[in-house]
Amino acid sequence: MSSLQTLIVYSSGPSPNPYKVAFVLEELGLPWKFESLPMPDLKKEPYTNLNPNGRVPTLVDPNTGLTIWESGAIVDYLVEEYDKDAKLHYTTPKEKNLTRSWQYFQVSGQGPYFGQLGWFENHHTEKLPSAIERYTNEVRRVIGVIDGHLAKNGTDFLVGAKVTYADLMFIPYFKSVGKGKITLMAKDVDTAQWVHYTAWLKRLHDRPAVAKVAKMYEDIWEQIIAAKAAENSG
Ligand SMILES: N[C@@H](CCC(=O)N[C@@H](CS)C(=O)NCC(=O)O)C(=O)O
Repeated sequence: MSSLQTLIVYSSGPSPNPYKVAFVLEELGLPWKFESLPMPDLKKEPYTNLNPNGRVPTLVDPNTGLTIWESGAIVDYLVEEYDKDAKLHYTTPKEKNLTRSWQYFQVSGQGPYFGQLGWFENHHTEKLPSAIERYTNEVRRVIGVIDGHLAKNGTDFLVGAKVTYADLMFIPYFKSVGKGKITLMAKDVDTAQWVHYTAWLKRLHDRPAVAKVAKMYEDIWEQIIAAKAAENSG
């Protein structure tokens, strides 16, 4: 893979969605880097020429000349193009499609709800307790779905006994909730109560590639949280 040119992931500071792609790139041992843009630049040209939806991530792959947006589509592309040894996916029909179910659950059931909680807790101009309650309940529910499945499934990962891209895609938003030091939302939710979920997240973090990207994510969030604390105290 060393002859490959560096793949570019457009991101915006600590935004979670680009990190889903980063975990997959790092696990596949591909050369990659973030190109971080300020939020206001996402909704205008030249970025919207890459991604008409004006959000991150977008992947630019100079090796194939392709530009792809939407994290799920990017991950599908990376797996199809670069995971020739099936490190992060299954080729058997049952497992292949089950992995896809978890992937779709992540992009439609975790990401948007956790993202809305982040918005209502940290950015919305009014404090709306009912909105915060609704999305906090979704955080609990989604974690419960994962925890219950892992308990019932009895294997180490979401599908069978090996890690897949679907496991990796859940990491950034799960790192952003609960009582951990880099969270800004659902801080009252004690995620330790979901033991299968907690063990699964730890198992993922024990992987060197995951640990490396997780550290990048933690470092950037720690800086932001420290700056916010300094702003509030000053
Ligand atoms: N469905 C999209 C969601 C992407 C998304 O919401 N990204 C956020 C950052 S995590 C973003 O770009 N927000 C900027 C905005 O809302 O203007 C995906 O999975 O790629």
